[in-house]
Amino acid sequence: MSEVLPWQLRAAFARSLSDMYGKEVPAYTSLLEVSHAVNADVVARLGADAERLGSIDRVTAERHGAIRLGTPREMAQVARIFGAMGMHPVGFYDLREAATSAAVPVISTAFRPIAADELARNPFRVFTSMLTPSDRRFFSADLQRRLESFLDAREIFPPELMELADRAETHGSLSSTDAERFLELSTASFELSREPVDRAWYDELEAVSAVAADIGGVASTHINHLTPRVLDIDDLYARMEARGITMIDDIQGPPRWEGPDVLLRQTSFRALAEPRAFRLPDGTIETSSLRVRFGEVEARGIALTREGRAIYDRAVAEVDERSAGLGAEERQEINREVWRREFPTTEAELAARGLAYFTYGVVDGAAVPEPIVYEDFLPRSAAGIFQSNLTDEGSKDVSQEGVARDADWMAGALERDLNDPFDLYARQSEQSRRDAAAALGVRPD
Ligand code: OOG
Ligand code: NI
Repeated sequence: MSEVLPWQLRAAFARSLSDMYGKEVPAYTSLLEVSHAVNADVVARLGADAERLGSIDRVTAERHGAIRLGTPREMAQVARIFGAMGMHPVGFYDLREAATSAAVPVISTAFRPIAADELARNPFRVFTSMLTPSDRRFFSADLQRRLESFLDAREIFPPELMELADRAETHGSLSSTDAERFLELSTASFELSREPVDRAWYDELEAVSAVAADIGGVASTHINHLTPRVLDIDDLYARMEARGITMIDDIQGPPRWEGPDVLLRQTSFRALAEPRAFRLPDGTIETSSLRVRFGEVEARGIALTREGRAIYDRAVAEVDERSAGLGAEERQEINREVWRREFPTTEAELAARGLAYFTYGVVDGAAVPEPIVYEDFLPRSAAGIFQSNLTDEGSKDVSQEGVARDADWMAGALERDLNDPFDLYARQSEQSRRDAAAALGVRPD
């Protein structure tokens, strides 16, 4: 019997989730149609240049998803499920610290392939967040206790799924029968549950934070968006609005400009109201609606080094400060102006100033730099995306001390090593530099 490898499981899982999501969230299907049309036009216009940051096959299949969990135990379980698919935890994001109006009570990581050849096969990634019930800025001691006992009692991932995940990781593959079952169970774990929601409990949490209610108000999790990648996000934005789908009023991240695209630009449409059953305190069931699934799209650029990222972070802070109270158009103008002042307009200069990561191929006896695409997320945009399905800001008591959480804490919860994104890019760049030097018979400098 043929064995299914981790990357094949990953690609099949991404397809399976996409099929499920498309059936349940029709606006996602429109987003895919528009993304494909935009990408086809860019390839027709630019030819090979359109594929500088990834082959069109990779970009067409590329998605990221997002899930939200409640406990370290659930985080460790999902790490085993993603581990079976060759997806490893990368990076630590603290969204409690984002700009106060956008702060949410979660810390996050992203599961993704880390080797260049694995990314090329299928780069599926999942942004994974965990609630922080012990953070006093959001939860009282009493609410924390009730929230934790609710979360501890639920079982999101069935034991059979966990067994298959461990088998896949131990053997490095699954039989096709096991793979099919693994895909069925894992897809089902991320589907929206039809179980009635306890109205009083959900409302109590929602008063604190809609994200807390979304995570801890129900006994299951769900994929809350699945993001395709586009080669021209400004064009996509205009085409979606022309179809009558209202997008958030901005594209987050770097501005549209004449220089190289770096990091990540994202935009989204608001969560759709979907019918949901609620159980009222007197036991009756009522159908109402919840907005928990939304649509997002992204364009990816070159990965920045720590130096490049420091410039980026400073630029974002300056744009925020100068555009407070201004509209999206004016904000973009300021963003562009700051960008032109801070960032070089060519890849060659980015490389020369050590601001971005490149690999080196040998062509006609010379080392030729190729940009490394950014495979991760931005805390600021992530916090902004969380807002797409929040009805109000909830309440946060800033006079309280937050609970300390960092990358080491997250690694402990996951019971695995947490990869540092900068280290991964630097290693890939270094390796290719050494390979190119060896091919050219010179010393790497
Ligand atoms: C995750 C938000 C983060 C992104 O693209 O930055 C994210 C969430 O809303 O659960 O997906
Ligand atoms: Ni996202």
